[in-house]
Amino acid sequence: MITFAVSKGRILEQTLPLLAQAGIRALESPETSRKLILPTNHADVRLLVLRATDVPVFLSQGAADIGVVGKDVLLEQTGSDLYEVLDLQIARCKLMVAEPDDKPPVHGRLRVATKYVNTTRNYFAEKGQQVDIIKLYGSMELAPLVGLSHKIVDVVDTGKTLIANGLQPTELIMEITSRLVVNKSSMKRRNQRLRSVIQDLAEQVKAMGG
Ligand code: PRT
Ligand code: MG
Repeated sequence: MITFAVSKGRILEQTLPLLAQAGIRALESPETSRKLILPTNHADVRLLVLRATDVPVFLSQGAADIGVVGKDVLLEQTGSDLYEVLDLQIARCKLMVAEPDDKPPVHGRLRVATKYVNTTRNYFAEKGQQVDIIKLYGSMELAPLVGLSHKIVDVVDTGKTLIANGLQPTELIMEITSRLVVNKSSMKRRNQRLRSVIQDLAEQVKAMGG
């Protein structure tokens, strides 16, 4: 059995068509089903639908063999030792620094709110800038509006959320896409089956111009 972990939301929406073109279809619609383990048309492949940040956890523990996760999430998971086998070119966005249009004066250390604590610390450290990082789990855009932080680090797609909250992107940290990742021992034990799934997905990405 191959257990394929994918996060709900935009990654799921964009992974399902890729999987379908590679011949793997969920027997029930993951969008409407309440099941968290979905059988597929292949008796030996099942899908797990998870929170984005939980995908690397399931994979590194061997609770899933293969999965899809954003590079932004992978960069934060310093502990999990996984093979990143393919750039799927989906769920594309940019990891950016943003600040209010009318930026407040900074007295003392710069405060940055983000859920990407490690990536943010590394980014500012490389610029030789010491910052205080405020860990949030969502709605980062709010932080500068109420004086919690001077800046935020978040992923940006259309930029509409920033604009709607009077923020503007100022620095690009990294271009982000979703990656196909594999548990290391699964890669040894289930090499043939996993290789064929990876191969099929790689062909689909190529066919889509990736
Ligand atoms: O929602 P949940 O708390 O479960 O987790 P999540 O928000 O991390 O999941 P999800 O599905 O929203 O995102 C999963 C992955 O999609 C991320 O890890 C990124 O790799 C990728 N991705 C691509 C994005 C976006 N684009 C994106 N726009 N993740 C989040 N966003 C947010 C953005 O921060 C903003 O709040 O979506 C909102 C709309 O963005 P704009 O710029 O189009 O306004
Ligand atoms: Mg979300």
